[in-house]
Amino acid sequence: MYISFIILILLNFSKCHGLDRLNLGGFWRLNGTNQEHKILNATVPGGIFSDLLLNKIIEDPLYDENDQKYKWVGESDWIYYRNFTVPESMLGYNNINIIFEGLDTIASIYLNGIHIGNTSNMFVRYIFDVKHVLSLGTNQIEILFTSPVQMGKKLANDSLYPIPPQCPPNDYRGECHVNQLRKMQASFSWDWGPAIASMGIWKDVYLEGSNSSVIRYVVVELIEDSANDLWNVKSKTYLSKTSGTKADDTKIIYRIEADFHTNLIFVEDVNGTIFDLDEPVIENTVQVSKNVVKRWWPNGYGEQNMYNFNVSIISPGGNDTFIQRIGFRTVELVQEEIKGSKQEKWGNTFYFKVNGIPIFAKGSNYIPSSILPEKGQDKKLIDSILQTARDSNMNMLRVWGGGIYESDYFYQRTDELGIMVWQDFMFACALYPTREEFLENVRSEVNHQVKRIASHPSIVLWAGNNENEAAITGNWYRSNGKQIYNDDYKKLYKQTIRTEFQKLLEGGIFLLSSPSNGIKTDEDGGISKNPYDLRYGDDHTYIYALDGFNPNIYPIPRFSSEYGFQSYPAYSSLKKSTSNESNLVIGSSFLEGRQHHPLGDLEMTLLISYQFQLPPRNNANYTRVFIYYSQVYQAAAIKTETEHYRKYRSILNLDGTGLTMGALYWQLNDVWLAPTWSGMDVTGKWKILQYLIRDAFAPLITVGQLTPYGSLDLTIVSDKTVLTDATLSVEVFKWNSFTPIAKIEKNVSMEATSSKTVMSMQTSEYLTELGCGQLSNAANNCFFTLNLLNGTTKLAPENFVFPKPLHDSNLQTPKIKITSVTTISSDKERRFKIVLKTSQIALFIWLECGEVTGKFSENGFHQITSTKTIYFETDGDISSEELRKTIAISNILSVSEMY
Ligand code: BMA
Repeated sequence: MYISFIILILLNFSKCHGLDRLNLGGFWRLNGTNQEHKILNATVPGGIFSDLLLNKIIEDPLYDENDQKYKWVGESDWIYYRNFTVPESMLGYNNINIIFEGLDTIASIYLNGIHIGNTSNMFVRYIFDVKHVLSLGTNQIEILFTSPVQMGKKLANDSLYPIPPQCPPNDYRGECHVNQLRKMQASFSWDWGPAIASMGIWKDVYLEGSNSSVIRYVVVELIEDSANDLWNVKSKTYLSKTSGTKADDTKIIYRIEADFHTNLIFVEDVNGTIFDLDEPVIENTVQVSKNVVKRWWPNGYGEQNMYNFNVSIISPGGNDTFIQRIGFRTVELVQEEIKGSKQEKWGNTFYFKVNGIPIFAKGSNYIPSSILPEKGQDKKLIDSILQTARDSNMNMLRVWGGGIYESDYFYQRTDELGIMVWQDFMFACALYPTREEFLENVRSEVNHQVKRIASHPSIVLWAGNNENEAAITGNWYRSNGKQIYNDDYKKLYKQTIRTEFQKLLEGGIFLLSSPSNGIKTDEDGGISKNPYDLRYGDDHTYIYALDGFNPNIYPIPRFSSEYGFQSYPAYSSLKKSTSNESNLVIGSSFLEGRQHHPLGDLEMTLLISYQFQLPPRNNANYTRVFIYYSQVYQAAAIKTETEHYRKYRSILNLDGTGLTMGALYWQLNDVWLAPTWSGMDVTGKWKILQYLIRDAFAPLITVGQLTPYGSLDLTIVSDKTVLTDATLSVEVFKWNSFTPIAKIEKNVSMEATSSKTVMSMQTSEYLTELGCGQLSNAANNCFFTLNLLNGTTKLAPENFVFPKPLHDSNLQTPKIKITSVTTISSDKERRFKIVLKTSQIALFIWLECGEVTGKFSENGFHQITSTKTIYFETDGDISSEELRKTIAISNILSVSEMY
């Protein structure tokens, strides 16, 4: 084998011949098997709910109680069909395939009346040879979709033993047996979403004619060779099955468009015999000097440098070129043994190292951007969610296992934004069948999805499923003691998914489940007694009965990949969910119908009561107050929990817990207007959480937390990669004055990527000394502010410690008003300056401007100075006077009745 290496030569091989594609998307027809709905119009890519909406057969399924009303859609079968014209040029090719990038889910396909194939997995790309079925001129394609609801039922009936859970909890108002199907698991309902049993051609479909090999995937793994200052670019180029590309004079050419206009070009002759295989693959490693490329970094650590890696296959029959974007980075998941002072085993570390730097993972969990799979491909929608992640100082998102493997565009954007991806395989909260057909189906899914997306530098880890190990060990579905379920679990995740995964990626990082104990789970044979062991792997935590403002209630895991609290979306958003505003009352059957989390409202009420006083239920403003408090509570509790995890990045406790290195809260986004765990609602509006989490995820933070022993620990956390010299400034305020009564300063030298508790004080004693009151009530009268300064420059967001529950604190009722709104920029993106004046210290000030979309520079903030300036940006056409009139102001002692 020889590889020639040429620099700075441009070859013109991108123009393909011998290959043609005919897009079959666009206008289709649709038939219900129910004769009433004959001949409807359809759009491809699309889906049944979108199409019926366009045909005015149904209204928006996410509006009112339409999710319930339109269950018949998912219970029916549907036929999609169209005619298309095949030109002579297409028929001339040696190979003609029809390619479906995504069919949802159970379908039979007919071309000119001839059955060409069946599908049963929405995550698989289906390719059917149609060379002998096509004819010149008009052809007809017909796809029969079987109701996934009916198919789920049938498969469950046929199953030799039950595969639990058969149905979701009643509160979900969902469909049963989704675990029998390889389809988005959340499409049969979830605790944050409706049952929309989708069907359809959700991705592109096209005809492909070729005379030679077509490149299906290029999978790249980048391996650093430090000794030689090189990157090894290891690639596997997967080709189509062809008749034609047999000649020995076929070449493969790799081209990397590096820095300084350097094109690195590598050419290799390909041995003709490989083309006899079902899926020919060409493996190669080319070397790139480190001088000509820059590294890819996660958000917060450097630039997201990306390069084009072009692979071309050149043969007498024709050429094909595939462009794979790559980013040079190394990633490790470090799981090293931790030992106590007596050499006792304290578990393992669990953290990511990217380019040699230990990274604290900060982020959230991504659920599908739409419950309609076809809408979830929308670039604008993806942009707005991912930009929120980036703007919130996140560096990681977990693409959760009940949704979909996201679109190519999604991963392109996570690459560009520096958002690392923890990628689950799409299995969640259930046990799964292991009949051979099912396993074969899963193999195809793993095969396609890993090859499609694994080369993205942002994807750093793959996990077999969401919570299915926990479900077995925790006996969630009464599977306890039944060996068959344990065996099935191992068969699916270890023997099938992991085995398949490892065939494809040598250096891929794989966990069997989330949460799991990482490599300890393997030592335990694939199922640990307690997958939630804090000293190993990752953890999921939800605490709904204790006060989330108290940091001492939270566990101290190595990595928290899920934690969260519910809240309601803004009233102004909720209004968009119903035609009948009288539905929007907490406790109404409409809102109860959208609360899928059993006892969710009750839990929120309890949590709110730990800190705030809700008005009586018959108060006219009760719903708005409830919404606002639910958001404040969620935001402050998640902020507290996040800071708690970050605090432990360098702290190892005597019970072996600590060294926490990840905080991914549940959940980033939403699919409909309902009480859920999200930080942004489905209209794109940020809840209070989204503003507060940005501070909790800042590179440098101060954390003030009261210990169970009454002392206040002040900790600094630095994700910076350099030493930071700073002054920690602690001020004490009485609730009734803008002037602090005391200030302590301490110079600190913060080591790179570490956390350190730098000060500790007995809270009540200290506040008593300062004159806040008696030992028994001093903590009710005063609070702390924390700042990290370099001179007068703030290095970290200002932080606060409220030593008592807020309803026991001596807050004075503030009068807050806007003193001015001025236009700073009237470009397309308008920017306004807003000055607020308050008569008293005010907490969690929330500015709402109803229908006007936009973002405040800060919101949900505390005002401890009499005036404060903030900014508002909108693409709406609004004047400063109009904006001023629309802004409604709330704080914890008075909630606005507007919106
Ligand atoms: C986690 C997730 C989801 C769920 C969330 C909130 O366990 O994996 O299944 O939506 O909790 O309950």
